Amino acid sequence: MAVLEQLTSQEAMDLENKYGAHNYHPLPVVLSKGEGVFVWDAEGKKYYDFLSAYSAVNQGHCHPRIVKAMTDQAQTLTLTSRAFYNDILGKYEKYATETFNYDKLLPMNTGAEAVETALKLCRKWAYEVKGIDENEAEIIVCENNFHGRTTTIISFSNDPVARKNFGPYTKGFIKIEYDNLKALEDALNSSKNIAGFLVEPIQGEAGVYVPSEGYLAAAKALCAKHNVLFIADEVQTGIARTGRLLATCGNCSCADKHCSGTPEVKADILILGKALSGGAYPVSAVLANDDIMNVIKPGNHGSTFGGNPIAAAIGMEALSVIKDEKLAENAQVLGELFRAELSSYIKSSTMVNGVRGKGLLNAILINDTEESSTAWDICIALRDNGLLAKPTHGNIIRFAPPLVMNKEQLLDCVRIIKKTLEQFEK
Ligand code: IF1
Repeated sequence: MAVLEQLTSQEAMDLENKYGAHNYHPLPVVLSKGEGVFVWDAEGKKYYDFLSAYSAVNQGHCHPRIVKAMTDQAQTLTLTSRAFYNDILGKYEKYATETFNYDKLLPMNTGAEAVETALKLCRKWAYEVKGIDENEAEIIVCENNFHGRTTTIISFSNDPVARKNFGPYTKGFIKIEYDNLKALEDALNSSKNIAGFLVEPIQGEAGVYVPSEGYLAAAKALCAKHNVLFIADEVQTGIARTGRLLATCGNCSCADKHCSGTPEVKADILILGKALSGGAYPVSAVLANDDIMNVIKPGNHGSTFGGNPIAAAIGMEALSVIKDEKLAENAQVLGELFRAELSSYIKSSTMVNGVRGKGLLNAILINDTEESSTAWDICIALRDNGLLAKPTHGNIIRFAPPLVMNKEQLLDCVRIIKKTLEQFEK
């Protein structure tokens, strides 16, 4: 078969099933084209994308400016490794550190790599600056977290499907309840070896759990009081997804520029990924100020592709699009409209228990058990009605469209969602 021959959806699924590892259970739809808020399947059927590749495609599919930045750089210089300098990484690092108001950036590729980098950075800071005894550092994490799939990261996961039979597990992590300040304070007081607190500003995979108002700021203050690093995993919540440039921006109005002066949270270590590239390429990053980042010396850490010229070109353009198109503000406004529309539907629904989220990271809670197939069945029906979404857990459906969506499109999607849910009302 010629590699570029157009496959039918069934042919594509059969090939993946036969030749690909079965590490996913995709919704049965085969995508072959994406543009803005839309994707098309192999037969040419058009859908609204309400997952955005788990918030990587915030700028919309194949954003022309991001694609151009990628193709221009790809025809110039793709990869040098960090054995040599290149003429674009520094420009990107300057642009990104000024955008998020940090001294330095350590470039990586995937979100999990950036999380691993942040954990290593935190530990090294703990031994060399805080003075914790070597190999004794503990990092506090939250139950029901999702930070990626490496062996160390799943070592502190409590999702049996992601964790079981991948041992032995990495030590040095303390698990506490999410959105529980007393649990955090107790953990901070439990040992002199606490190095950091790793937290998602909103727990995405757990089901879009938005913490109580003020939780993140209070948690950061507790960490500061105990000389413990506050590490924000904004891989999914960052880059305008929640209506601010970062979810840890809180309620400041600086959506187009992260300001450090707000009363809200400024993480000691910030982890970014996904939409840092607009979904065009794996680009992730760890940002911190010099008092933390300067513990990293030549040879301590790296990656063949980390900070490559294509990633640097894409990263700058992806961030620039977020600012120029005011996508954080758009996410804020459309997110409020989405939750208002769904909240009014819920008043008369037997199927939907609730809607929650921030900006355009939202989820609805289906009135059925975790084990039921109802959420999945609803997503199949949504697919048939021209909208793609996927359950996070049995009874929760995440709704996260690209942030370039306009009001008319959002209301059209609300109409599709309501029409579909009505098919399941008892
Ligand atoms: C899968 C979940 C979402 C993340 C946060 C780090 C990473 C992720 C907060 C790692 C990645 C992705 C991974 C993807 C599905 C998706 C996901 F369902 F797995 F949990 F979004 F919620 N921190 N999340 O959300 O980044 O290494 O993937 O680039 O693994 O199935 P990555």
